[in-house]
Amino acid sequence: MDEKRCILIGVPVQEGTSRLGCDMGPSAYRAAGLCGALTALGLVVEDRGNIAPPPGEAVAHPNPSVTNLSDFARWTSALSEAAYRAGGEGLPIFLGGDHSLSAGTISGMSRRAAEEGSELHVLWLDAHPDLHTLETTTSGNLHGVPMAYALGLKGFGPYLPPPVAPVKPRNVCTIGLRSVDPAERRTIREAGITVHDMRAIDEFGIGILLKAFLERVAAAGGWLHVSLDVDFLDPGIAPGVGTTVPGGATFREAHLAMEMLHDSGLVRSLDLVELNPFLDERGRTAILMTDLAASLMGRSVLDRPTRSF
Ligand code: B3U
Ligand code: MN
Ligand code: MN
Repeated sequence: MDEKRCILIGVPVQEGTSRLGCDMGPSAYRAAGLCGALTALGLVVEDRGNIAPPPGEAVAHPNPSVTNLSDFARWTSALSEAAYRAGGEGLPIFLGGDHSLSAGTISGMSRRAAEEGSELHVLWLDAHPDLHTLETTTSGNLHGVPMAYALGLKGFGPYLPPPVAPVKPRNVCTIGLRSVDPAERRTIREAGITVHDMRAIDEFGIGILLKAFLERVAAAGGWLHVSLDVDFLDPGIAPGVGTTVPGGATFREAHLAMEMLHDSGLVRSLDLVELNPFLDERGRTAILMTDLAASLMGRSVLDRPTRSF
């Protein structure tokens, strides 16, 4: 894998949410200058354009709230294949699109890591754990299920094949949680993933929490996938998202996390998800997410441009 090679893959999926607009996410990242920002860091950037799933028939599920199941299954298999391939060629950055895309990106990256003798670790930066199965979701929005799928939890068959290399719960760390449903709470307890909610950030600081996880990943010789949901951030700085949850991460906490991730040298792939440009204000959320991605890929504070809105 060429670590200096960055592969941009647009994923205009919005069927995992009940609000339209996430399909414009990939365009907004391109308009915000993501490609140029990464090139300026000395990276070789290859924009592969947007991915599209093959067509298919609608599928019903016994849980009547489940929406767009066939879209989810088709996106997941297309993305799993794309991630598996790109993960062997460079560092893929998936430009979402809603968070349902991570079922495919994580399962594809996990298969790639396993094939190369490693285990995929996942840093999940989100207000939500997205740990529902098709059976437990009450909203029926499938952006609430990708982490459960990637862990290989029961409740997706026979609609989706299980992931080739399910991610081990002990390899998952979620930071920023502040909206968790009862079924997800049970899964967190039973599966044993590491969870740092906003209270933990307030009490200990995001740096301490993240450092402990990065040390674990390094000690395991693991690959690290980062899944960054816009709603990890406080809605005051990132309004362009369908599910705003008050009390999120600040600008400084988010940048520190990205800088630490860069310094760790462990990151092999990144999801940027849930950006809804229709709800944004003069592109400020797209720009912030782009700046965070650039921080993760190596931009120091000294060469960060001052942007105005
Ligand atoms: N857990 C809720 C809310 C939610 C999950 N992810 C987002 N919202 N963005 C659900 O609908 O499953
Ligand atoms: Mn999410
Ligand atoms: Mn979320």
